Amino acid sequence: MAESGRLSPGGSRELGRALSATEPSPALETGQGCRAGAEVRVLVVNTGGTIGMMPQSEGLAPEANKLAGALAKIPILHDVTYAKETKLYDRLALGDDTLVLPLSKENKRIIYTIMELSPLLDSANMTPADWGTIAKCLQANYEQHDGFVILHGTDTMAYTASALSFMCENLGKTIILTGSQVPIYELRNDGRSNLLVSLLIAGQFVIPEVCLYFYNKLYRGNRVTKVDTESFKAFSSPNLPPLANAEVDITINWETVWRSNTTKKFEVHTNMNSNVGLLRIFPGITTAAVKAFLQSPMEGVVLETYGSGNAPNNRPDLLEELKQATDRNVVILNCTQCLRGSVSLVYATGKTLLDAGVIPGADMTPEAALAKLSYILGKPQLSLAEKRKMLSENLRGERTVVPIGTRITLKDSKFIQGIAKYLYISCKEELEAIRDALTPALACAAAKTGDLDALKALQNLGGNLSSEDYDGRTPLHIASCEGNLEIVTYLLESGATVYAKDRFGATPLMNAIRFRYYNILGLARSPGKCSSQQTIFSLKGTALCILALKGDIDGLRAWHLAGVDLDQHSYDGNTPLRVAKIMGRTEVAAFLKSLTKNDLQKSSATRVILKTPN
Ligand code: ASN
Repeated sequence: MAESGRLSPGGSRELGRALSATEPSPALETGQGCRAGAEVRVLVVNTGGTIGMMPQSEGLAPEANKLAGALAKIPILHDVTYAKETKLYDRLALGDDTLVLPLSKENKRIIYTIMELSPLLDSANMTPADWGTIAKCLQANYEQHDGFVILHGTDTMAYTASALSFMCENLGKTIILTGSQVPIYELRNDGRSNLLVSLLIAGQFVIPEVCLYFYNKLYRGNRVTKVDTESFKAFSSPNLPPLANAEVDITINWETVWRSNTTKKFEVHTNMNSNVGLLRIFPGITTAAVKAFLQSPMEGVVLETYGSGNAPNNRPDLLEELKQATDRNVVILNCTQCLRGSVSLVYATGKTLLDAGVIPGADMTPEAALAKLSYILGKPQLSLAEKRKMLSENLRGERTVVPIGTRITLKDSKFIQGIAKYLYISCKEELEAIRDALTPALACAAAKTGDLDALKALQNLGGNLSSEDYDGRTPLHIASCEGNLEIVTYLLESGATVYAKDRFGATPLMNAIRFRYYNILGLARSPGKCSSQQTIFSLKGTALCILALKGDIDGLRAWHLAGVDLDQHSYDGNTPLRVAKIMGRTEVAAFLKSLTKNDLQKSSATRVILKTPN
């Protein structure tokens, strides 16, 4: 990739010399009038954009070597007193391009140095070569700084943020791209607060991602897209909630923050492949246009399809072109034209593309997909199979791994987070999906072993204790089979239903009957636990009739001792006595007839005892 642009500090000093890696950044004892605060260093890389633009004869254009001087006159962006009293410039051998924020609420002093890309660019003029220049600047200054802010035009900020997110390998520090809709030199502008909050976040929080801050929100850089030319809220992250919200407090959404699971050294990969492109399909797109687009030297294409990844499957001409391209090893990634949602294989029209060798791009933005293609295809050491595999993986949190479904916070779940880390996922929605996938198995296991604490923990995580396993069995089914009254009580009180049917049609209640856990049956009968007493009685009647049918006098006696009236109707209206008579079970019939009113009264007293735990 060709080099373009040159970076220099706003003043004449060289940044590498000014901020040596060995330079300490301790909490300072300060002179009178200053409050102590730990100093942190942030590098601001000014690449251009509206934030630093001035009106010129042809319209707004970036103005070089002006920003640092202008910011130095804004008290919220530079504490002159602190700089003087701590002899900041002499002590750190820094030039006028270095400024210091007033003490933050968290008692930090954020010292920031501004470097400028030369020439400064309207971001419409940015190229991958400029991404490389920025990346190299980050690498050269990585050790000496705690965080990084990149000032950038909004037009292509989503592309640069996406590209940098891939180019920065093993990132362990915060990088934030920001800019503005109105130049910072105007009276009313969004640049001041965008810059201030970006500095505060980059200086005070380790969010090891390439982020984008705009209008009170910190986003993952490879999840954003520019959606508005007129509002201060210029960006949207449709498939991932913000990493942080800057309201009264700056709140970091830590469970969404991406962590790179590696201890390797930070590096930048600048060899981006330029033979990539975006192809948006539309009704009536010609085969000739598609064919021309896919010709050599094209190596990677983001195909922007309809809805959940659909393209016409009644256009063999078009599909043939795509197939021929993938056969020539052109990598094609399927992304939706919709702002929100994911490519999936719901429709036949989507499946057709898969058959043509097109890789589903999940919910990646076209910007992120293009940058990912450019990054992966820029690694000649990888085989085609490895490249295709990486494109389907989640490298920097750019795509959702599992279906989205939100409910509660999981920030306290070390176990689930451990799994999430292993699976390279980090956002709340993904964690919740994993929790939901694991809850049935874990809750059933806890019900089996009688682990009440585990059930409580799962419930605290927001797990649904009525969820079913692959056999449709709920924790209540299992606990009912085990006769564990404590667990059954807890589950019932947590809203578990005695009516859930497993794949064999059995309910928890039927399981308790089958295993003759009278205590549980008694509990299930108590008011409030079951909404339909009638159903329970009919189930009991059915169970009793089955015992009569089998000639199981012991079983019937057990029910009797449990205080159950044996003269009950089954679902088909039969009673155990009637069944015994019909089936010629004379002993059973005699037993049932022998039960006097007296016996039944006695058994009512027994029931109270049997209802308590063993
Ligand atoms: N044209 C400008 C740019 O992208 C738009 C902006 O920064 N708001 O550089």
